Amino acid sequence: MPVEAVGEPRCLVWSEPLPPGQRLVKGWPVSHYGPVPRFRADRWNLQVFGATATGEKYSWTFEEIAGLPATTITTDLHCASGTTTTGHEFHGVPAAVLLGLAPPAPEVTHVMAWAEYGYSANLRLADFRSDRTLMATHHDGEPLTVEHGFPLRLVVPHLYGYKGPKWLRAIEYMTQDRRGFWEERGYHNIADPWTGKRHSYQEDEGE
Ligand SMILES: Nc1nc2c(c(=O)[nH]1)N[C@H]1C(S)=C(S)[C@@H](COP(=O)(O)O)O[C@H]1N2
Ligand SMILES: [Mo]
Repeated sequence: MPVEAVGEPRCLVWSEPLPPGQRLVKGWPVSHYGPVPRFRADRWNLQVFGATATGEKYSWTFEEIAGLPATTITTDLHCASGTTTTGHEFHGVPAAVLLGLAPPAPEVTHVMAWAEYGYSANLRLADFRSDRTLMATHHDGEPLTVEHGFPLRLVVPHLYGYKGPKWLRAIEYMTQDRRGFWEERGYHNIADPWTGKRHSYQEDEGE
């Protein structure tokens, strides 16, 4: 009697360490503040403004964004409310590509990532430039669903989820830091999940 092939055992228990205070949840729940915007290709653009090296503003249509060099990363997502979802494969344009096409002035230290309806997240330039930060168009090989940020979502794998606006519309280059949407509402300015610091009262001087 032939032995049946059983294949690789599937891992049901997450064995990698999670950031402090995080718990693993299955699937990919949707969470955000406010309504889900409707995408209209004829009105949509992605802008770069603020302290650009040339003083110019930049703008791309979605078609142009989709034609830029792209990469694929796999990452977990850590929401500051304590949930972690794992194994997300995001595909899209590295933030570093945008920085190459629209160079920031030498004084730029931070960026503000802007989404539809005024949601925003501030990032240190180094966090934005990080080689795994990308503007995702696809998740697990499919275009993003509208609830998860279609057509474009910023993914900053090494920071809490609130640093990654869904429905991304603009990047503002800043020569000093300014707090974004959740950062103004009591969340930590840096948002490194491995420190476990979620709240602004846990910020050290200069953070
Ligand atoms: N535009 C926008 N982007 C957003 C948010 C939001 O409220 N609005 N919430 C953030 C937070 S706190 C998290 S944890 C993730 C959740 O992403 P998901 O719904 O795809 O899991 O989106 C982030 N991006
Ligand atoms: Mo979150």
